[in-house]
Amino acid sequence: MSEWMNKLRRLAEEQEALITRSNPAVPGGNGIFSRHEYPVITSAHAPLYWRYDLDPERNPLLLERLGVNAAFNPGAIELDGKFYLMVRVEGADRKSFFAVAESDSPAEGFRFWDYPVALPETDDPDINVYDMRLVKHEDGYIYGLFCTERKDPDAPPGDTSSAVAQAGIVRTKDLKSWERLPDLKSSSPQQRNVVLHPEFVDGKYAFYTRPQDGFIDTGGGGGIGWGLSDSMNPAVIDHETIIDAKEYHTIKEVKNGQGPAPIKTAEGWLHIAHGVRNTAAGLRYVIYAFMTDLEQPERVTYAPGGYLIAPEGEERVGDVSNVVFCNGVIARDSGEVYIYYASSDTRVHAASTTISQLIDYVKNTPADPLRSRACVDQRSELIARNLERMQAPELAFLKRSGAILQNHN
Ligand code: M1P
Repeated sequence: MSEWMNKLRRLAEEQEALITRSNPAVPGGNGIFSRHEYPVITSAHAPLYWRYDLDPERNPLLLERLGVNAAFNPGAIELDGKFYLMVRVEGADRKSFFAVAESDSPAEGFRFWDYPVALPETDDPDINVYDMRLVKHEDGYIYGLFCTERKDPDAPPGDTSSAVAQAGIVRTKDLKSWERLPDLKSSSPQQRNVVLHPEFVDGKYAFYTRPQDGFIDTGGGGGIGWGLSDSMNPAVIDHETIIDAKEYHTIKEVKNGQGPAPIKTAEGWLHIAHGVRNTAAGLRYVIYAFMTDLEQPERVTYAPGGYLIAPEGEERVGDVSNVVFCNGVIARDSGEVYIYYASSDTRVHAASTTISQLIDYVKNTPADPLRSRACVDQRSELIARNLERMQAPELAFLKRSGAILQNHN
């Protein structure tokens, strides 16, 4: 066999081993969710025929022609027992595009479809598209809401970075043929992280938004917003209210955004979102959760303090380090929940949990009391209750220091 063929065979075998490796949940953890051992999608999952010219005449050295830099921030949906990720694939040229990866299993075996999505454009073509939220709406369509980015027409000459982000909208019934609808219209100069609520509210389409003044800085905007539209074609929000504001000295001090569409449960809508704070090392993105009222999805009923998932280990390193971001979740009829989150704008991971665990988490994790001393009081209350419980002989194996501070005796 030729060296060329050997090389190709080796590449194919390596990729097959990557795609077919089993990916169990890692035991242990905090009881709220389990991380799965390996990323479920990486840039190396991109088919070889997306990247190499496989004609030995045209590519005698078998060099990669169209590299893939990253695969992250997927939307997610389960259809007829199969699992689909709408992955944000980023080429070596920095442009993102969407591609469907499919598996029979929720946390392993994802394989990209032969072609990426040929997303229809509007009259004002998108320069970059990313972070699609897939929503099965009660009107019968599957909607994909994504960020569409174009150069800021008002950028001064020489400013080649300023951009305008808005919410693009497509719909489909099969993830294969897509109808492009007009971009969402709202009064905010920029929008990112816009998500369609899966049900009508007061007979209207309901959206979670993230109004912001600048492309990166939310400025006077920020927070998770809420607005209604009579139609999806076009979708127009006349009035936005902030339902989950950013707040000083919290995990969402700089900005936050709705993740996937919320999950309907008997106790309310379960939301997964991201919060951003600033550090000397740059922005840190974590994932948090909250619940809203079943009848009024814009009314927050439970808001546990702190984060649900923060980047750890290799998750902390990548193109945009110290980031975890989630815009895809699958809640199964069985009650299992798979949270697909990306780390550092580079790769996709899965964390598994259940509806009951998440409901318990959002209802019983205390809210952020917003001051150090109040946090100590909150924790000490837990300690005091536990120390009393630990008098029971069956808990004798739990060791304690025995040293008591004066004000906690
Ligand atoms: O780089 C981290 C994330 O930054 C943006 O999120 P946000 O709009 O909240 O700042 C998005 O571009 C997202 O894709 C990216 O992961």
